[in-house]
Amino acid sequence: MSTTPDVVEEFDVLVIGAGFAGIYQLDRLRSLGHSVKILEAGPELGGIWYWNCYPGARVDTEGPIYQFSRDDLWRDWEFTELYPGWNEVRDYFAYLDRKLDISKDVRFNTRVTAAHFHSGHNQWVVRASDGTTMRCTYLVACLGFASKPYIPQIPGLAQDTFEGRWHHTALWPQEGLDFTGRRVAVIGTGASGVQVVQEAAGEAVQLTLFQRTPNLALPMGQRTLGPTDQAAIKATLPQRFESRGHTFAGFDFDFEPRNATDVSQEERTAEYERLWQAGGFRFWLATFQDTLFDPKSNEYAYAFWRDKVRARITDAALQEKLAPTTPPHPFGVKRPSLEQHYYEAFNQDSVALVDLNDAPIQAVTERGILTADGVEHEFDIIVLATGFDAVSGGLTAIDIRGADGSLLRDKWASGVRTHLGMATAGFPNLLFAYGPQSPSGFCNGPTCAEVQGEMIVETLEHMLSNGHRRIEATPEAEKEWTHHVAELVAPTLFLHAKSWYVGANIPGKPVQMLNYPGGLPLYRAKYAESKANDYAGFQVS
Ligand code: NA7
Repeated sequence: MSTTPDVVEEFDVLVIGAGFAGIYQLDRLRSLGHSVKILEAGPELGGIWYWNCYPGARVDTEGPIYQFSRDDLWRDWEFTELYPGWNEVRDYFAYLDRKLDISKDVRFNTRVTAAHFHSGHNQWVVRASDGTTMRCTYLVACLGFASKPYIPQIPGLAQDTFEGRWHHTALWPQEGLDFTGRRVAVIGTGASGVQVVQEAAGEAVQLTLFQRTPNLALPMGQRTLGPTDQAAIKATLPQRFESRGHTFAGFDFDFEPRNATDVSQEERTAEYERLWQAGGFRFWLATFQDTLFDPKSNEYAYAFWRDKVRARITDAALQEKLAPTTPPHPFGVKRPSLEQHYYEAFNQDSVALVDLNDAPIQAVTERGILTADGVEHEFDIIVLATGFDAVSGGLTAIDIRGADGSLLRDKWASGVRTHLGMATAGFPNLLFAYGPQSPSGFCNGPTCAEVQGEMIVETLEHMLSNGHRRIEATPEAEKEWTHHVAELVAPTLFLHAKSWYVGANIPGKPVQMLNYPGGLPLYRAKYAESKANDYAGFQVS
């Protein structure tokens, strides 16, 4: 494909994806004088916020820190709710466009299907589904961690046997879908499932949740933000932005340097209660530092969570399904969702729960869902909230071929390997943001878009301004990084749950930690060390 005469456009850098990470790259590299273009699958800016427009889709980071930290951007922007909904996040992207004039350098409706590296020219030839072909020296993949939806192979589903409508949450119809008066099924209890359930419970004539694993969801603490709140937020934002770059997960709070096992029961309970009332992810990521390491400490947190949640559910059988006596897995090693009235929804007569551990789904039928106990559950709408081939799936879905023509998909078939979660050996001049073995799913998106984004910008600037033409992770460096990630995860409880963090949600995918578990400060230090040593771990020529 490299020699076709219709290859017309050539750039220093091509970026795939126009979410936070891609926009950061475009804006920064363009301001440094490089020629850059974004190829974006959707028709507008926003990345996942374009595709995930299902009812209830909402950010689970507080809005004020779910934005870029640049002074000229945050000063003129306000979210109206503490945790903004998808449509307000889209408004934010439209605002960014007005401020930064991004769209003029984006080719929309252009899904990249292939990228082949040509060693002779040190160039990538990038092809999209509409036939577009472009060349670039550097390719930066900013696909986010959730660009490849996972649709399980349920007999009857792909055949469109079902006479009603079914949609995956990440491929939701842009015109919306009214649940009013309908019989609705939701499969899946991740963040998406929890959000849809809350919304559908108030509209559907009957709602059934098909649950395999209960979500250990936390109270969001949602509220609208009035003028007084906005003034208070603006007064502290610079400080909050500064701190978010130095915490484990890119929020403006962090684990506390005490162990749950070292304090008295009274102290522990008081601290849990404080975190619970503060809301959001604090009960997860601002709690005792040993919670995700020590089984005993983890049990304390789970017991507190369980008792809080059970108090909100009236039916004893449902209490046991939604907040079991024994933890389904350690607390916090699958991503908790943030909820507003999820548990109360199950107190309604119109809301039911089917435990798939008792009776798995056998097939999707004309009228609904058939479970293994022989019951056919009838519906008008089936919502697949079944998640994503996360972190690596977006990259391996593309036909990416490296210097010797081999496929990235094949290279990672037995497990991902990267250097600094930014590059992989054999694929020169390809850098990725929010990808495997980077903070990715463990980090607030905009924080990572800036922190990791700046590492990529610095690296490219180093290359382009020094006349270098080729950068490639060494096999030794990626072996070392993969070992480092494995060493970090070993003392944690993360491998005790089948989560997307470790690839266990996708049948056949190797189980390994896909996100950097050392936290943002250590990640930054590792990159700084490489940079200070002349980009150690990379071969530059
Ligand atoms: P998640 O968190 O991956 O959740 C997917 C859910 O779908 C999860 O509860 C799965 O059950 C369930 N699932 C997947 N396959 C099946 C089958 N075959 N049958 C029944 N249930 C199934 O995806 P989300 O979209 O909710 O959230 C992804 C992230 O996006 C989220 O963490 C935020 O960061 C934003 P399981 O729990 O594996 O038993």
